[in-house]
Amino acid sequence: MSSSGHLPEDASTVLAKVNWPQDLKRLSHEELKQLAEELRSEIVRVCSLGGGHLASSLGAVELVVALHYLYDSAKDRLVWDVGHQAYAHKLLTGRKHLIDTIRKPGGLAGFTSTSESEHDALTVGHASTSLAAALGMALARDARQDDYEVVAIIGDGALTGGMALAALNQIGHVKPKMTIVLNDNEMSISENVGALNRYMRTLQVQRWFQEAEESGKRALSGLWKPLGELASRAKDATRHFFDPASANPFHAMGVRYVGPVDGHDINQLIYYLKHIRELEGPTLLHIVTTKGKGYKIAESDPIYWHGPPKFDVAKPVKSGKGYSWSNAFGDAAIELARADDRVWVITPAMREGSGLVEYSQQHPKRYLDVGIAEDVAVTTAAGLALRGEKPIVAIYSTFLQRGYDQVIHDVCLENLNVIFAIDRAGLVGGDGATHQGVFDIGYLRPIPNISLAMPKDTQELRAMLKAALALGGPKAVRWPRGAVAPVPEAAVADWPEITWGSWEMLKPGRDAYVLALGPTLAYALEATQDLPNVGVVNARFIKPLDEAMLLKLAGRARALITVEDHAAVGGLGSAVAETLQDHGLKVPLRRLGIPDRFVPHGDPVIQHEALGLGPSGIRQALIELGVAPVLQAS
Ligand code: HTL
Ligand code: MG
Repeated sequence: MSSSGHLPEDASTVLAKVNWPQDLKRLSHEELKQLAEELRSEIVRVCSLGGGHLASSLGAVELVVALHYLYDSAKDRLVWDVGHQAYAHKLLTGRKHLIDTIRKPGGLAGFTSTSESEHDALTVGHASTSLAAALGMALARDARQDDYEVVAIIGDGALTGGMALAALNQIGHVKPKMTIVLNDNEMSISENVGALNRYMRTLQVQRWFQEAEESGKRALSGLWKPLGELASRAKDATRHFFDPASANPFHAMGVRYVGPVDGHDINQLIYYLKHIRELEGPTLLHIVTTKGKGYKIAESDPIYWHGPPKFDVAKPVKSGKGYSWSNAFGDAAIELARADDRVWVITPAMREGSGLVEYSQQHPKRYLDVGIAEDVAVTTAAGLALRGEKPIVAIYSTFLQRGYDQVIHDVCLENLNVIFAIDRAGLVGGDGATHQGVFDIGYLRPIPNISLAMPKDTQELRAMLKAALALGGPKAVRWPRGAVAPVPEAAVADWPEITWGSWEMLKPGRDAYVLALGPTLAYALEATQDLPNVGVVNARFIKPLDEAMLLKLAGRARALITVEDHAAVGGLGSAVAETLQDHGLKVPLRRLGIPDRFVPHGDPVIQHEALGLGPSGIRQALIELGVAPVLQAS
């Protein structure tokens, strides 16, 4: 592939002639192949500008072309799971001219989104939802006797999620007419895991399908269609008898299985998809693809190139990402597991993102990647804890939403020793609305037994993890996405101590106090640096909060402000308001946080300012409360 990339305005390309799916239906096979290559170059070019889900999108290019060749995506429903592999789909559905804005503030979303285009069937970002959503769409279609096709496209990683498997179970029971494309590249973000994944490696094209092909492709279309339910059942049974490969779990769940086929051969894809479209009931087409296909460096390291930051197309190299909160946690976990052989770390498919690569090598026997199954991560931790182990569930704030009932019912109800290491708390940047970690305080705070903390730096993170392990019970520690200063390696015994539930006065004050959390502490210090009368408190424990300190400050201050990179509903501010109310204190309180709406992708620092929880928002609140002077125009 050329390294320069095709620019959409280059009129000699096939892509230049294709703006909408109907344009591509007129293309010859050669042109379709050419189009796929041009889409690849375009995806590489776009991701090089600002980062993005490169390898997944490259692997799905032929599939996207084949689907748009056959289906009418304005009417038929193409349901992409996760939606991160759909760059080519966006390029072919009227969004070519906007593609450079993808994941940027105000630009296209990185995932599919129904509010962005009628060609996007589902708003998504979290994995494993496509099958249930497609089932619902197929049922709605049949209830209204409408005439459109429903196609779910799910990766092998997303298929490890319980939601996907449970939906398959229902699909095989209800048997609506739908196509499921399983895009199997043997990769989640890191190597895919699980027994089903291993089993899929043993599948071979079924003999009956090959025979049908050999005896003339036309035979295939007649395979099930005119036979009626009884005949087709008999046929299924014969097939099962003669072909052990067809005794596969998809068949067992009532879903016809076809495959595996080469997912980079457009002709084959069109051929199979077209025939499957003729069939009644649900059919799964298993396609095998290469993650990063066509871009050598991405093929050879699909983990890094799953979602790289911007890079140079001519000289693509990995960029050092710097030391992050995730690294600080990973390093801490290594020490904790070294100091105590009952410590485990469980990740739901986020080894790299959670900073656990080195941990997984150093403590392989006490490391568990359960796949994209947050519910399983939490309840497995409960099981371990019930037998005396000390599991840490390393999980993103946004994905813990998938394990909520498990937190309440399996961990907190029995007050088990489980630590939730919550990464990506707060606004997350390019991934946007689906991935914002702004609800965890709100959803964890009401649960009895759990307590919740947020450190300001690496030492405090260590102190909190150490204390959490020593104290036992369900403990959640949350931190944001991004950089943090590293501190020297040290054994756990030498880590600092912290009194659980204690706040820290960072800057003394008199008239008012800003109670801030994590990254917003820097905003509070900036907003108040010239105001000796306004103090800043590191409100590092959200539950239990430092009631003694809060009541003392509330008793003498003229005003309090809380600041958090979290939904204002249910967050630290709510906790403070409830405590003040419970003690009959009427001190004026401003709660700065994410307002009651979904926040799209963008630069978190700019978004904090725009949403009023940055330095100028804090300053404004102080002025309105009468504890900072009104700014004089200079
Ligand atoms: N947990 C949940 C519920 N949703 C998501 N999206 C993640 C974790 C994080 N995640 C992705 S993409 C991805 C994960 C684990 C791997 C998906 O693997 P799959 O697709 O095989 O389905 P592939 O990349 O094409 O191989 C994102 O957050 C984008
Ligand atoms: Mg995959």
